[in-house]
Amino acid sequence: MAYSTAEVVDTVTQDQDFISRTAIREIRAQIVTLPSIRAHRLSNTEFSKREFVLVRVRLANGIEGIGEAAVLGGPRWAEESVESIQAVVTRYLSPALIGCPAARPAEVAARMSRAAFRNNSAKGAIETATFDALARSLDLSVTTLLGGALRESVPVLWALASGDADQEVEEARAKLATREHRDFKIKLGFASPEADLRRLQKLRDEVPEMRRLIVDVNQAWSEADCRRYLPILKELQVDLIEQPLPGDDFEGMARVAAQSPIPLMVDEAAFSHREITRAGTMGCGSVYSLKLVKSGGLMALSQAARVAESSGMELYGGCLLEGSIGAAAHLAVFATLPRLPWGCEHFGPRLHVSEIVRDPLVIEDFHLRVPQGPGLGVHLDEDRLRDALRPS
Ligand code: MUC
Ligand code: MG
Repeated sequence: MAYSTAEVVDTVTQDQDFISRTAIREIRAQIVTLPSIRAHRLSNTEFSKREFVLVRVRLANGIEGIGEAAVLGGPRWAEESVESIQAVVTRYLSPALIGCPAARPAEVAARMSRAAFRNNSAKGAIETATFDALARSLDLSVTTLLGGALRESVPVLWALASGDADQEVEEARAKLATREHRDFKIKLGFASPEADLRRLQKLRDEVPEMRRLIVDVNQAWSEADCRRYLPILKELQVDLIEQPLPGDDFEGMARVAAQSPIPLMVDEAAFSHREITRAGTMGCGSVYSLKLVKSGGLMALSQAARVAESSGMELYGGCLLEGSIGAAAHLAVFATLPRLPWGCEHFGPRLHVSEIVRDPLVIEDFHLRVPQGPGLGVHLDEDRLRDALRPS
């Protein structure tokens, strides 16, 4: 049965029978390991396989929803690890949610914030799975529950992060040739700034078709580095600089942004809505990277977009290298945003040698297609999942 958004609201708020059939019965958290196609380097970590937690939420009506809790290189990009996520979901969040109706998303979020401080990746995956199960119960997409789609696809960039300039030139050319990606994010900060700039120069010289260029320093530079190297980044026609300074250095970011000829993007500095407001109003950057692992839920991610914009920042669809499940969750929100001028970076599904879904996301003509429902629009492949589960 198909419903309009107005009917959904009516149904989930008034039909007591429906509400009780969406009571959460079981939450499972499984650690999944997928090898990457190549090493991926950041200023403070490096990995050649990706681990994440698959969260499965089963409702009283028997319908199951899925969500992905991402981490990067262990508890390194942020404080959560797959082991901590599994423990927090099992020991704290699940007991707080059993019996809570998925049809009451605000109550689901409130119970989670009472049960655990931060732990945003864990909470984001549970909320995703709960929305997926609720939307499937209504034969609707998660996007519809979040307000409805304003777009069917989102421009998507590719990240060059091996640190080997020849390999990166080949990779960029291949992405352009298949018309998957024409915008690129170059990870900096794991080599000296001089070596990073040589890499960038080579890419600009040898792949002139590259369109937009974003560099992500992942907090590795000092304010003095920024003063020294930003003019060179400008000469290399870099369009955006992501989080050059440590996340807690709001004053430094604001000073650099005030002098920078290139816009700065706020990433690790701002997780909570208060941090986003502070970063925006202090002028730490003019673009904000939206991430489920920072917001801790689909509703909070959608609110983060409003908060960032009202604090003076444009929006960029960030990721933590999620596979198709996590990317679909982000896209469910991104599809509803009135403005997303910087597109998104959900290249994660292509960074792994395999997937655990039957219907991997589609990239064509430099855009990532928003999957269609019901739910998130992606379905588990139980055989592939079995092969990818970390032995317990
Ligand atoms: C980050 O800091 O943006 C997202 C893409 C990527 O290459 O690294 C991640 C984390
Ligand atoms: Mg970043």
